[in-house]
Amino acid sequence: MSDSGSIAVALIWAEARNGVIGHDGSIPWHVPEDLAHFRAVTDGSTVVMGRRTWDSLPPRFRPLPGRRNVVVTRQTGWHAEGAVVAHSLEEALREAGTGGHSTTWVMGGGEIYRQALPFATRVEITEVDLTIEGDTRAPGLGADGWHRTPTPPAGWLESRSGIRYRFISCIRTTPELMPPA
Ligand code: VY7
Repeated sequence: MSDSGSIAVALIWAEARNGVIGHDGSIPWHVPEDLAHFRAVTDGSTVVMGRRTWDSLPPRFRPLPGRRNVVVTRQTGWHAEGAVVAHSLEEALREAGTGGHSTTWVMGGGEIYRQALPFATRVEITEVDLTIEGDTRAPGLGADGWHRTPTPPAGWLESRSGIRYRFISCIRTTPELMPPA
């Protein structure tokens, strides 16, 4: 167990085959089943997101209901109703740890995933079967250090949008090599 105490840090994202997760401030596909998955996985937890991800949420979903919303920004005066503000990722993880939830879910975007990955023991990836242009990519997990298992049902699923997708759970195999939070 590393120094985030008993709070596990986990990341959740959806990526295209070429690693794209976003373009021009939103997710460049419509897979409603992924949104349902995201909601079910994060329900009742603390979610940590960057300010741009906060801005990207449809206003009726801000703050994300049923979750403690922690938003990371370098701006000193930034605030928003329903958001707990943190001025660095590490401050956000400390803040998230005070919420009494056992898992802190980091939900984007690209810059925040890169900062949070060293602290994460789990990543839930939705693979979307598209190759698509975008300006934001998921951080690579690398060839080793992670155990990848498809979330049942295994194999590609077909969205009602017609796009194929599948869920992959990634668990870190060497948590003892992690930096202290
Ligand atoms: C995108 C939305 C986009 C457009 C309309 C509604 C995975 C996702 C994220 C983050 C999806 C988004 C929504 C409806 C459900 C709301 C959240 C907003 C809720 C992620 N796999 N998928 N994400 N949503 N980190 N990982 O921001 O959301 O959860 O209540």
